[in-house]
Amino acid sequence: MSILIRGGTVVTADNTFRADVYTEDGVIKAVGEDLDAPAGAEVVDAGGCYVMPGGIDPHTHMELPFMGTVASEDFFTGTTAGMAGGTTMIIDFVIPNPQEKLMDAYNKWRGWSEKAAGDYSFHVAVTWWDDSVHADMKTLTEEHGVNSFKHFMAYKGAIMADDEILVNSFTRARELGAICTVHAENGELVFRLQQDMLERGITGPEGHPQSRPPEVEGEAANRAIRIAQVMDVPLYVVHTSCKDALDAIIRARNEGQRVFGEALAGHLLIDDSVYRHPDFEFAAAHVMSPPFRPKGHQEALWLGLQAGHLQTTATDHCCFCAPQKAAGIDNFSLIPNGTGGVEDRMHVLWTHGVGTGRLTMNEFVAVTSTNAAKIFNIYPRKGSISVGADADVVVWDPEKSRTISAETHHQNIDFNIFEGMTVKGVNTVTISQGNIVYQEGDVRTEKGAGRYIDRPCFAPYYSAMEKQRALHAPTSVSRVQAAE
Ligand code: URQ
Ligand code: ZN
Ligand code: ZN
Repeated sequence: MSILIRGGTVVTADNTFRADVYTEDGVIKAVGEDLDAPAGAEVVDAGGCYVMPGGIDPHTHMELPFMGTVASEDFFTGTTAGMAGGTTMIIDFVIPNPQEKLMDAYNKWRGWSEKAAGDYSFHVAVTWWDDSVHADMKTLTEEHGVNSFKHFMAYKGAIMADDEILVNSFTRARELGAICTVHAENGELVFRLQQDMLERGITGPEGHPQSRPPEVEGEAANRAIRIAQVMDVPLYVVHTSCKDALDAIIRARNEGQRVFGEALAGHLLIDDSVYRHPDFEFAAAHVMSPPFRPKGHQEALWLGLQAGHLQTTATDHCCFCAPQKAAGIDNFSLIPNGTGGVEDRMHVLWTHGVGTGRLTMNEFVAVTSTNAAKIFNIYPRKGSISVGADADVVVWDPEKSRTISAETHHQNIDFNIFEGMTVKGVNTVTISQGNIVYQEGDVRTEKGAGRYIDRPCFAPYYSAMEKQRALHAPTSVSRVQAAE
């Protein structure tokens, strides 16, 4: 299929210019003024609109088995909803149970994701450690295009990675040239505070934020940052929700450490008053971790985005419907953690970022697409409007509004954390792999059309070292000496 996107203004992470965009066979073939439409090409009128790279959501959990249930959004409905909102690629998570071989878990998730309508990739979580994990990390990087390994510092008794696992995994990731990512909450503190709440008779959703205050996230973020510093490995802190964690990232970045931070659309706009709502279903629908924070933290995150201390925005799209959330009706710690947002992220970021002057249009493209592509090593194939890039493009009408609602969204969840919010500035057309998959409310996605996207590792370090050692006298050089 070939498409000529005519009459628009191209907005990338670093430039804004009038140009047509021509795509053919899933690839951008030409970007320039007054392009001709070859015979048979479909013409999309982008007059008065912006033409931007399709969004990348680097943090989703489609059909995740978690806390005794399975997330209600699957890879087909979730990627469809994402593309309805302008997001053309997700990076999801393979999360092995402790003692489950990483390769077994990876193959399981690959099976589930075959139904995806849009492109996807996987971070792989390291939830335990033995020689097989050490080996599987190498297999995943060298044979399966995985360059990022996730570590949940929360969820004691389930998937929590203690310091021993962090140190082993960070060491291995560095050898392989991969980046480490963390869910930064101190799981021991959360567990203790949960018990304290329950012993005091606080069993409702209001106990959730009280059992994981910002200090709990700040401690873990700083600990992960320091371990990454000692192990000399790049670090990506997912869903940075509060000033405490942001300050740890800022300190590290100001000292030249390679640390990246991610902000969720929800954490930028929603505060912890939602947990004090009298209706259990409403409050429970907002139970996610880290929780929505007291007023003030949202503005700190916006300033972090504006200052470039936080590089990406995501959703942590992990949907559970009311009957699932009801598992915690008598005990908030049993409420499946997770909320939605994959369809709304870009609309919300545009309205409250660009619409308020916090972000330029170029910064919007950077934090919704290009930075994630660069950090996870798929730029400029993804996250760019350039010849040779994948034809993942959105036509964006800055004057068009919609009101967000669970009644009308495409997400497979009975709640929307942005319910009732009117957003101005939305995609009118979404193009994925050079096909129109969404146009003016008409969804044209195809189950299974999505592709698994390989993400090459960065320059492996130790393999170079091993070669060097093989060439020369086998001396035991320290990493510091070798670097000299
Ligand atoms: O912790 C995560 O990122 C997953 C399990 C989704 N749930 C959540 O509350 N964030
Ligand atoms: Zn998390
Ligand atoms: Zn998550």
